[in-house]
Amino acid sequence: MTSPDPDPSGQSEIAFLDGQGPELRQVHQQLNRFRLRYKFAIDEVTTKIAILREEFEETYDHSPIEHVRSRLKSHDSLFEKASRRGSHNSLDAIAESVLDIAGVRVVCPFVSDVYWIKEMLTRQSDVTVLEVEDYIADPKPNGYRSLHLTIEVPVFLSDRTEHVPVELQIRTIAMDFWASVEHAIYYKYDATVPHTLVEELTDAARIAADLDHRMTQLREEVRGLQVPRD
Ligand code: 0O2
Repeated sequence: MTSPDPDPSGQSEIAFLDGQGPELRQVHQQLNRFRLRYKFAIDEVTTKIAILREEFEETYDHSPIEHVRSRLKSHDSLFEKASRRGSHNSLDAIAESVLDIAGVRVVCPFVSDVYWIKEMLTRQSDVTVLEVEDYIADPKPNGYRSLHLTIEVPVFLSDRTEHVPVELQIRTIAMDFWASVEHAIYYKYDATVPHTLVEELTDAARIAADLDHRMTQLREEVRGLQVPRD
């Protein structure tokens, strides 16, 4: 027979933390505060993107954005990356070396939309571009394509301004579809993917790139059509 939960409200967890003295509580608070500034930076960047999207949709005949996703790097993934880089001893060292704690992914219909979003965001006066990796112009050997930007945005807190890096991945629907499937396969095989599957994936990446190209051509053709009026 199991004994009844002595504290269904969950307060014992807080009491447990309290019982560990101020150090554990401080670490917990510091970590939360550390992550919060990245959450705020995500909020700022997603607001910028939402404004661009709404304005564009009001002005033109299509939306340059299919969907937007964001994520804060998990603790596990953050400490794993920081350890790999030998910078896990302090939060300052982690912040210096891991620039993708805040991540925003923008998925667009067409390749030209990807570069439009990049231009519109990076010319804003409070956005600083730290790094650009154009895996569309120069795909990875496995066929991965996406435009990666690391930007820095100011986060205005009550007593100071923090300049916080955000990794932006901008890609088309076809690129996103490929990357999601590829990621799921690598996760399933724990990175030891059979050779034939790797080849299939690289081939599928070529087909996705071709699809992007053909969709762009189709759009150009449709734009050139004179639609007869009654
Ligand atoms: P998550 O959860 O997506 O963030 P790193 O590999 O992170 O140590 P770097 O230079 O920061 O070094 O990485 P890179 O390769 O420029 O970009 C990292 C992110 O891009 C990855 O994040 C993926 O989201 C994506 N990415 C890069 N290459 C591939 C790929 O071949 N396939 C897929 N599906 N995604 C890719 P994380 O860190 O893996 O995780």
